[in-house]
Amino acid sequence: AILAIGLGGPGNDLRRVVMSRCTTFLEREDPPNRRKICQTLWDAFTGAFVGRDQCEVPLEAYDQLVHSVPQKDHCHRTLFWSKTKHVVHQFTQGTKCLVTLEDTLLGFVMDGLTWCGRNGSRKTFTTGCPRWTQCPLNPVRSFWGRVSAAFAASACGNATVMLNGSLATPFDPNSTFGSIEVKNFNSSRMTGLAVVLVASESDSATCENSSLQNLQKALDPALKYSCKVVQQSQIQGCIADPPLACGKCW
Ligand code: ZNA
Repeated sequence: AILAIGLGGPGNDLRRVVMSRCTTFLEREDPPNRRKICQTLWDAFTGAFVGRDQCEVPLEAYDQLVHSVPQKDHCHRTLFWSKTKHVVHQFTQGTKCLVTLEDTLLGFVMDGLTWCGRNGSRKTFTTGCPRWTQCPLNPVRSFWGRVSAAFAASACGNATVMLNGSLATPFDPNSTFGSIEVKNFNSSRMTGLAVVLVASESDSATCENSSLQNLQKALDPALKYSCKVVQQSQIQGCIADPPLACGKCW
C-alpha cells in the first residue's frame, strides 16, 4: 500500500479492501443482507486485534469472527494445502472442483493482507506489523491458525490435501496443515484424506516418503488414507481443459 494520507488514516484502506472483497464474495446475497454480513465481519475482525499489542493476539481472539460469519458445508470437496499455494489456487479457480480456505468468505477476504493494532490505539495498521515468524501470537498468524482450525473441523466426507513433492519433507508437522489442521479433523464428519503429492518432472517424489508415513500415523485410524503422485503438468492440463466430471483429473 501507498502512504495513507488524509481522512481517517491507515485504517480506512484496510476497511475498504475488506468490505469490497466481502461484498464481491457475497455477490449472490441481496445488497442489504450483504452490507449487514460484511459490517458484522469487519466489527468482529477488528475486535480481535484493535487496541492490542501486536505480539499478543491469541488464536481465541478470532473466535467471535469465526462464529459470526455464515459457513457452508463442502462435503467431499475440501482441499487443504501446504507449500503448494500457487498451483492449488490456480486449480480451484480454474476448475471450481474443490474448495480451499481461500475460497471461503474469511479466507477470500484476508488472503495476502497484513494488519495489526497498537496498544492504546483504536486504529488499524497495515504497515509496521510483525512478520510471520517475528512473534508467534501476531494478529495475522493467529487469524490463519484460528480459521484453519475451523475450516479443518468443518471438513466432511473425503478431503484432499495437495503437498509439495519437490520438498524433502512434503508433510511438515510444524506447518499450519501439520500443526493445526490435521489436529482438528473430526473423524465423525470426515471419512478420508487423499494426499495429492504434486511433483515436477525433475524430482523423484514418492508416496513412500517418510514424512508421509508420519502424516498417516498422525491421522485417526478411522480415516481412510490414500496418496497419489500427480505431475504438476497434469494439474495444469486439467486447469486448461477441465474434465466434465470433477474428480476425473487424476
Ligand atoms: N492464505 C494464507 O495466507 C494462509 C492459509 C496462511 C496460513 C495458513 N493457511 C491455511 S493452512 C491454508 O488454507 C492451508 O490449508 C494451510 C496452509 O498452511 P501451511 O501448511 O502452513 O502451508 P505453508 O505453505 O507453509 O504456509 C501457508 C501460508 O502461510 C503462506 O503462503 C504464507 O502466506 C504464510 N506463511 C507460512 N509460513 C510463513 C508464512 N509467511 C511468511 N513467513 C513464513 N515463514
